[in-house]
Amino acid sequence: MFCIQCEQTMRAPGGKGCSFTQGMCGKSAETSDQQDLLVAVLQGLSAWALKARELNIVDAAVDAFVPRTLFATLTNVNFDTRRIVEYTREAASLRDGLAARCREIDRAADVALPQAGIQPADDLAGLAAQAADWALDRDVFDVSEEVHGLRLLGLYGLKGAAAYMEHARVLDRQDAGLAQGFHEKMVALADPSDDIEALLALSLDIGQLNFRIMAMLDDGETAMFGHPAPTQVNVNPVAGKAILISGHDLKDLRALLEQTEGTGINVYTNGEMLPAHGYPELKRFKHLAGNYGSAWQNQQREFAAFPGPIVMTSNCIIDPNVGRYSDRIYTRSIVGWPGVKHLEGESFAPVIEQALAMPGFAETAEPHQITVGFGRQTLLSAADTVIDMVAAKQLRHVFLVGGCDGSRQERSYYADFARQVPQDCVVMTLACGKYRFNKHDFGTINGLPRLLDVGQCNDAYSAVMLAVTLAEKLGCGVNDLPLTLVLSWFEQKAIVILLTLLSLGVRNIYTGPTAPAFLNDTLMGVLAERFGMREIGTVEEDMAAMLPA
Ligand code: SF4
Ligand code: SF3
Repeated sequence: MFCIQCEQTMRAPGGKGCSFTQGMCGKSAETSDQQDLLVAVLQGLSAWALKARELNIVDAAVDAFVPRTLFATLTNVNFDTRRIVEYTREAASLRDGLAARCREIDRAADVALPQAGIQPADDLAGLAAQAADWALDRDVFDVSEEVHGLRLLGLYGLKGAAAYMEHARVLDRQDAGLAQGFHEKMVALADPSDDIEALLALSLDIGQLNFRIMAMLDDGETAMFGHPAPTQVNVNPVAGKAILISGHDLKDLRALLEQTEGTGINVYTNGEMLPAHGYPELKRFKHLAGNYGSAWQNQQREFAAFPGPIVMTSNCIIDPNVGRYSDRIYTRSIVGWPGVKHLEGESFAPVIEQALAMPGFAETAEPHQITVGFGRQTLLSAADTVIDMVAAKQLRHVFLVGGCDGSRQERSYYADFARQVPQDCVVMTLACGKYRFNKHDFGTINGLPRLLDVGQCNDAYSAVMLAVTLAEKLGCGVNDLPLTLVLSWFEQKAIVILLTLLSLGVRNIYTGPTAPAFLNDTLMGVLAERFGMREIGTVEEDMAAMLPA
């Protein structure tokens, strides 16, 4: 086993990645190794998808399958070896089918990539032996640490992009051109360069690709659910039967709301599902009762106390046996945990049945309202107001405090930072890192809330569009705006968002709480030199550096 893709790996001995029988996240060596094999077989499938395009064959099922199942290899998504092996076998079968179609047109059609020749073994022992050939630490021995780190930066970034591609596909958004770009990156990473400049360029290309994917996802979400608008959300429970839904998949939430309407069950959002309350097509359901809990690392305590079943639509799931709720948590889509019920198809009947059989919340707590829903349209319509406020010196600076949460102590930086932002400045939030401070009352400046939640991690797109619009209106560059990005990374979605921002020319981004283990000091130095990227220090020092005197 060798996995170094998330922040938790830093705690592994030597900080050299999770490399024993189990990762820090609970992923077994067996699952981890099978995920490496799956990635390799998917790279072979991508190579054939590109060859097929040369012969005018574009297979939408293949284009969907590659990012979808790559998503299963992200941190805290799928811990079930059996499911990973199924994906590997299906990938090989899709590849062989595509190869056969290509050879009907051109008998000599072939691809050179060794990964394209992997025939999954019949049993786990054979698969384990094959996986050893594709372990990600192998090339440590014949390339420099920098080259290896940049290859991993590209791969982990592409994994993040895969997740957004799948989120978009769920909303009926697929694009053959973007899929081609995706396959090209898969193949480039399967046979990677050992040139630092070429690898950096590849990472930025992945960032650019992801920007287009996030635009497609934004289009899918807003077309299906309308534009988010500022909305009050109760973060305390109300009496009655209850279902909790977590993850990023708004379509699953709508299906659950439709199926629970009139049953007396209240539906609560958790984690990255919180921004759902801002969408017109979701908030119209009266039994979308509120938001429960905080970020993923508190799941075992919060889910244990929830008096109803729980649905995990995407990342991040952690061991449900610890809090003893494995009999009432359900996985969807690419999520998996061994022994946990997995729901395919459109029906949430087993979840609803279980919710009706459970006690639900006995009492209604005093409501505590927070505001969400500062999506792209709302932000853009506020652009002129923001410009006027800046000109009138009522608004000094905007801080985008975005990214993932995690359990490291140093993450209190982000909450401390947000609380210490001066009264004439605004904080925009994105993703699950905000739970450490989003229940705090930040007040308003001239009616403009000082805490603006833009949404899920993928809604970084809305924040970028606001920055670009403000820069255009002011006739300056994005880097000249009174705006600072303070990002926290944990998993691969955050990595690709960082790559996207760098590819768009955004400079001087602060990142933390610690540098990814695959980026050594030399590489962090390169990113600092090229992009002005810097690591967080103390709140006081950073704030002083960010705010011009
Ligand atoms: Fe370790 Fe993170 Fe990989 Fe889990 S996902 S095995 S914690 S590096
Ligand atoms: Fe959080 Fe997992 Fe990354 Fe979508 S839900 S941001 S950590």
